[in-house]
Amino acid sequence: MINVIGLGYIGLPTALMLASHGQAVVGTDCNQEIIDRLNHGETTFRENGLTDLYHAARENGILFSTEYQKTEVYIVSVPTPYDDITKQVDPTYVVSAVNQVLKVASKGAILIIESTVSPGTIDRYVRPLIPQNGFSAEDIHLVHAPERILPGNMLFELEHNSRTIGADDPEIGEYVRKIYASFCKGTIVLTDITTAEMTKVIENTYRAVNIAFANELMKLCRHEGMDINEIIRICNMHPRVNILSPGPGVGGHCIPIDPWFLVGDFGDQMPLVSTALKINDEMPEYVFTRICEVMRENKITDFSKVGLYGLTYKENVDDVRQSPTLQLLARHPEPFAVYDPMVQKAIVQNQMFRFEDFCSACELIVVMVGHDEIKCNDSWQADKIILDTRNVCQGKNVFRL
Ligand code: SAJ
Repeated sequence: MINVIGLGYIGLPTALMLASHGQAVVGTDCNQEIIDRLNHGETTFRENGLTDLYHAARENGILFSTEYQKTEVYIVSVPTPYDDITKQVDPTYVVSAVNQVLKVASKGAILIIESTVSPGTIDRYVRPLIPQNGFSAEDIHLVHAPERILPGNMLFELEHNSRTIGADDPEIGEYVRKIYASFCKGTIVLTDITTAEMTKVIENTYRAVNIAFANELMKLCRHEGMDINEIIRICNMHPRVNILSPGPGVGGHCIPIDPWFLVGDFGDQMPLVSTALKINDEMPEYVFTRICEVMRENKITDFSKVGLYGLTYKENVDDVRQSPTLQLLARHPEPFAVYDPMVQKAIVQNQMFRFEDFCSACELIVVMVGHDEIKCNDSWQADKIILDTRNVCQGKNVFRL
């Protein structure tokens, strides 16, 4: 039996995937509301294919509970925020989950940490908990198996991505590899725990730096009157160049945070990454400057005639954590109209819930997120000025970053 601890964006799909592929699974979360919803037949966030997977897992007997279970295998998938002040990883949730596991676990249990952590965190914060809970070091088998799935395409990626498993003991690594291989068709690489920690953080840091590069190029091209999107399109035809897309900022719970797990611990050795984070963090402010320029050019003086389309951190997800739109609104509480088809609960002022109402309220629409709703339909564009931060709209009335 596997006890998956933490049923959020990663833990829930992983638990469902394991259960629907024949593993006996109990999902545990400290949030009673999440457990109640899952027990009453409801998934807790929107993701392609999640509902079908949930039903398949239910048919195979998955259980949900706020209680930690006595099992052979634990997968800990709780959030790891960074401390706003020290900019270092905050392992509180991982430590608390592991302590609770160790209260119920028996000798020989396998404890897999899936949560992203900074290199060295498992040795520094998790390993000492084993003797503190009355076990000897070899009684509990520690493993780090960071996830790599992309929100919006999670279920496909759970099945097809390659994975990394870091274990102290290669035999335990092999045992865990077989568990993940029950659903994962990708290559599963076995390594040690610190290497696994480092690879995960570097992967997301690489993406953050690449996005910062695109954002910096975009600002230069704006200044010099060049078309950045056309330039990137052509550069990317080179077989060894793959520049990502400029955008209104970097959100979510991974790309803006994980690089801090390096910069927070090794800042003086990471000037490139530190600069990249700063460039990405400044993007919502840059968008605000562009909004003011486009308003001036089009003689729009009233911010309530300006609409921000999109509240989520990226397209076709319902996750608003660290979203560029929320970052912009936090710094500029002007009375913008706001709309997002994926967010049906009011979380900001002047939020609207029907696209038609939003369109009729606005003269200028700022596309902050390229949801399919607008990508696949341009009928709404006709009489609008558009500032497109995502390069999804075409036409004479479209301004770009
Ligand atoms: N973004 C850009 N330009 C781009 C790509 C992304 O501005 O070209 C922005 C997005 O709009 C968004 C942010 O960056 O605001 C992050 O989005 P994302 O799609 O790059 O990444 P996440 O956070 O959804 O998922 C990442 C993935 N990591 C990598 O691709 C290396 C995913 O595979 C990880 O599993 C996930 O982080 C995680 O959980 O760590």
